[in-house]
Amino acid sequence: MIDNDKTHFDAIVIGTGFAGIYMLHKLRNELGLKVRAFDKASGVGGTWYWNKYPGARADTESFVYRYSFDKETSEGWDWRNRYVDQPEMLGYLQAVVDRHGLAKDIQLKTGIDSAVFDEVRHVWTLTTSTGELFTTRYLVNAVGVLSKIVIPQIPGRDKFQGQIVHTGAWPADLSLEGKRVGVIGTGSTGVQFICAASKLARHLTVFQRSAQFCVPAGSRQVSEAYVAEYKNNFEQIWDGIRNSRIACGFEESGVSAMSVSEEERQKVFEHHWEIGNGFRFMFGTFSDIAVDPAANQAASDFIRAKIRQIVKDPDTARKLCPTDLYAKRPVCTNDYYETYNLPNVSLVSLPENPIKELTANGVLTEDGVEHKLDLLVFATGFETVEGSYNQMEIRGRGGETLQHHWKDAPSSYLGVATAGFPNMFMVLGPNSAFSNLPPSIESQVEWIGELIGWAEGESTPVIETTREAEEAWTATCKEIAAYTLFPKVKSWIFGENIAGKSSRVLFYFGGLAGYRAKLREVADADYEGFILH
Ligand code: N01
Repeated sequence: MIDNDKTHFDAIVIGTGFAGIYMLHKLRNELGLKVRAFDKASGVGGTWYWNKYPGARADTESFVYRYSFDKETSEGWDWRNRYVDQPEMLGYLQAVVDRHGLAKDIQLKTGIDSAVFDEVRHVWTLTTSTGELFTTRYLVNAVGVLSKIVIPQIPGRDKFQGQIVHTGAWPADLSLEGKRVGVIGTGSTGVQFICAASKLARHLTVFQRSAQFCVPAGSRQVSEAYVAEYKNNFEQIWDGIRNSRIACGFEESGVSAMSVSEEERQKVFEHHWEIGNGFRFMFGTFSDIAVDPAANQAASDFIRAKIRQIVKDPDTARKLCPTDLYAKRPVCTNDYYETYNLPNVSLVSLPENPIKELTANGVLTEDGVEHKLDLLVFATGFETVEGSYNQMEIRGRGGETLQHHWKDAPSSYLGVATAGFPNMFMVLGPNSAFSNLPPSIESQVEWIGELIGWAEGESTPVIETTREAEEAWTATCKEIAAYTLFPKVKSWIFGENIAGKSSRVLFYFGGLAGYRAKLREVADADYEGFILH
């Protein structure tokens, strides 16, 4: 029977990044449901659509920053760089969309403004930015963890005559050539941008609030033989990735840092510094860098020694040396510290010399210096998780808004569902696995697909998680996080990059393998923690 109703769907997916594309494919092509995916952007790609800033690239390796479900696209993809850059990433995602014929069910340039659950009919009603109305039985949020950009309030913003941009909303036609550029922020984005911008801008001024532990990425061209080896060992490699903690495709260390001699420790750090990659340095050198203060100190001391060695001006080196623990999401890029030896790059350490205000010509710092700029770039990050959801009004049972349900902190059961919001799923919802994201996304998409498939088979119209299950998962995530050093440093991982927000646990730090085992256990126990009725 032909279904001509263009406004009612079995499932609606919000977002067409890595998660949304695979979710659409899973529900439509594998489960045979009638599905539509929406995205406010004018192209697919999610994060990789918006983050077009110079230097944007994945910082986990090309062979792990892709789908494993789509072996054919990966096999046909002859990548040449150890890390995929933003344009290539978009090309890859578009190729997946094309290969699976997904475009006809993707509606671009359409944001979802609200989603309201009807408790009698068991359907969600969605309103869009284009003024349309759609209904669906299942709603899947694939809206990402980091999509709501954060631009801090700085006095005098309206006076500045130059251009202001955020890296997460980079205009495609913006060039840095010959410009005096300022950048605020030295996270994963900032360091990538700084290295790229130093080669393009007339002058680059970096405004640094916290010094960053940055290890070399080891970016390089890879050989045909390297790519062939990946293709020949596809299943085995992906099996290893799914059964690891951080899912980055390297061997994670099982040796604690303090169990070896000082000489051996330095050798291991040096070896990994040479190979490059942030996750590898944190998890491949020793097993306990992120949990044991002594191990963490050893790694931090090693990086600080490298900074002093690389940066020629001792005062600049001092400013670049982090003083806190090495416990943010690891950061890497090629030649980060070397960049500060360039004559067209200068560094302002904000704790020593804060920004007073923006002027017509640039940034005025407390020492009275006006840093003249044509362009001010905010690499100041995102509002983790909640930011992505707060852009919509989502109402579940009893008309409760998601914002209200999450008033203390966002929470979920297994990162995929939240109590009081039936038939609503999340990919990378709060307390999903902290790991390289594509394998984490695949794990959830496949599991949500199985759950929906199972419910469809049982003719069960409503799937919802319980408050007890959600509270228990939140407690588990808090317990594991407290065992690590990550909560001891303020960063977006705990939502603390937003002024006034208290630390909240937003990830499951037990590793992807552990997370997948938990998903399996729950499914095998007839989806324990869910009520199906
Ligand atoms: O954001 P961040 P990001 N005044 O929050 C500073 C992923 N990612 O976009 O450290 C002055 O990490 C802030 O300072 P501080 C990746 O998961 C992936 O860089 O809070 N400075 C910090 O330096 C990553 O972890 C890739 O003191 C202010 C910076 O801005 C995540 O995205 C590439 C400030 C924000 O750093 C987020 O990275 C890029 C203020 N008021 C990103 N407010 C890949 O390669 C903030 N800052 C896949």
